[in-house]
Amino acid sequence: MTAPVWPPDDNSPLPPGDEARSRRMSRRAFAVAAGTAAVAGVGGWLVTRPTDHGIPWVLRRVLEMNEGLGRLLLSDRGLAPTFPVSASRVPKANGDHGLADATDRAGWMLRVRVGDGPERLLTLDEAFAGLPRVEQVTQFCCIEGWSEVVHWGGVRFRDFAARLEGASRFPYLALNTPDGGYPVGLDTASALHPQTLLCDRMAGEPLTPEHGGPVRLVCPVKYGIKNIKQLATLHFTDHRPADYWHQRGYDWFAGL
Ligand SMILES: Nc1nc2c(c(=O)[nH]1)N[C@H]1C(S)=C(S)[C@@H](COP(=O)(O)O)O[C@H]1N2
Ligand SMILES: [Mo]
Repeated sequence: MTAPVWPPDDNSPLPPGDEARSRRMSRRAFAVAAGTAAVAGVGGWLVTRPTDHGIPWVLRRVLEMNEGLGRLLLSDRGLAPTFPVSASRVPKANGDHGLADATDRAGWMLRVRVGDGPERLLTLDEAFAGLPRVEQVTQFCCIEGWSEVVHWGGVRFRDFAARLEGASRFPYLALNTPDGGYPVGLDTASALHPQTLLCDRMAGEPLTPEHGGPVRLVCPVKYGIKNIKQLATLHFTDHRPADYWHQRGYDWFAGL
């Protein structure tokens, strides 16, 4: 398969040694994930190849049958399945990149920028003000091959973004942690998916720092790697953003 020309890949490469090591590790991790899913049929979620760069998820739903690895995750309405709260569990805390500068709810600030516009700083109260709260129980799928049904609470990201003039016209969203240590790139369509949340609760409790508190992103149409913990910056942009795990060999899109 030849690399698609769209979207352009403007992720900065890692130093050669680092990159080679990371690629070996990711391939091995992926083989484990694919094997586990194929044998056990883990919750029915689809394992996609890490080489399918940048294919929008709507197109991918057509293409993915070629993979022959699983069945569709999404319903005909494009929604991830939901579950009763009684089916939910607290997932293991997995991944602590970019979590060095944890803050509490009072200290949390979100830096938001739309294109070349001015940077805005929002407190948690300002970011969530007036938005309907949602509880959502969805499957959380890590690319390492495990999944867990998790009970999340927060506000819909699309409700939050509706207040940002012009944001939906940008194809990409760049996200990062307070220390800038875990850059995540998302296609705006997935960010604005109705089940994508700005999340501040898990299992009916405030989100703990190791699970990304005070605020993380929850995006059930993406693998865990895109569900950034301790969210601190948001930038709607024309350029495909850098992405921590893509720089280490994973699929940039990382959709289910
Ligand atoms: N900031 C940050 N967010 C992150 C990660 C990370 O290392 N740092 N790991 C990701 C991965 S690989 C997974 S599977 C989930 C795990 O979420 P949990 O710790 O709440 O189970 O967080 C994702 N978000
Ligand atoms: Mo993960």
